[in-house]
Amino acid sequence: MTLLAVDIGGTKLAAALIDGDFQIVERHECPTPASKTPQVLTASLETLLSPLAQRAKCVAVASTGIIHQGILTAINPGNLGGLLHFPLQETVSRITGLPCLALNDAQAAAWAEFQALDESIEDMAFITVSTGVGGGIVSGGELLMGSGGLAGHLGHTLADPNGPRCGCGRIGCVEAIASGRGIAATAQGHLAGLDAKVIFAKAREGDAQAQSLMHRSAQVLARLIADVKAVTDCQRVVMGGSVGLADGYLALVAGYLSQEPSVYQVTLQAAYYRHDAGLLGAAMLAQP
Ligand code: ADP
Ligand code: BMX
Ligand code: ZN
Repeated sequence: MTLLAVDIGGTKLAAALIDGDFQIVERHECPTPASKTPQVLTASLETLLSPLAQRAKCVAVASTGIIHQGILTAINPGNLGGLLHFPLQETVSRITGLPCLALNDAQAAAWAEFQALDESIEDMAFITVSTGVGGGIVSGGELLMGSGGLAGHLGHTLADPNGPRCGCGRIGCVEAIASGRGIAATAQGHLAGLDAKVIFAKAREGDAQAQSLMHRSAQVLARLIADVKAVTDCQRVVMGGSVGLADGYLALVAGYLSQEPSVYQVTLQAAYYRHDAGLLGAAMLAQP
């Protein structure tokens, strides 16, 4: 059976047709619209999904935001063009004419990455460092979603009580410092206004401020991973997202994690499904 999978991120929308063996048959991508109105996101989804829908039997959505009973509620609305609420499942079902399953992007990616691990692993965490910082936790072989969909929102744990205010309203969240947006917002002087991709390229060229921004993000991630180990006793942490998968980033995080006491050590690895973990995880959960 062919499935249509959709990944709604703060920076890009991706859609793919996925066959019964979870192979991607066709994939399309477009930028996430920067608008406060649900109409603009609906229009972008229409353009992306309408040409693909006739070839699929159902649609699976992995989306940024808390997804509960089909409704998207942003914890950090700034990551979604200021959009706070969106009737996700209803909108995607109407556009495609297909039954729809929707869940958080990092929770979906955690499920796909869990399937790719050795069978002896029952406890793992997935962390995406992307527009924001998202997370998904598998505990005892089960994906945690929580009573309202909030489970795993690791980006909104405390990194620095003197840090910047996060879009969620808290002060000093991991996301406000370590995410792509957080890195860009902290950049000053000759780096002000540049995005994380360009800042990382400058770090590789030897720019001192760019290197310090990259290191600060990696150090915050390492402390988060030690916290996650303490809370879940996970056997593996998988990193994804365009910042998380950037050249050299995982090695930096691993270096900072190795400075923590041994009880907090856990094996880190890059996402097996790279940028498609969210799409594939949603598809795996939707497959009847
Ligand atoms: P989304 O959040 O929509 O899922 P991504 O995972 O691509 O999308 O994350 C987008 C963020 O990643 C942006 O802040 C962008 O600047 C940053 N980014 C993209 N490519 C790179 C790269 N090669 N190195 C560092 N940061 C990157
Ligand atoms: C934010 C939050 C999470 C999401 C994470 C990563 C919103 C809109 N999103 O913490 O639900 O999982 O970002 O999202 O509040 P991404 O777009 O960076 O992949
Ligand atoms: Zn926050």
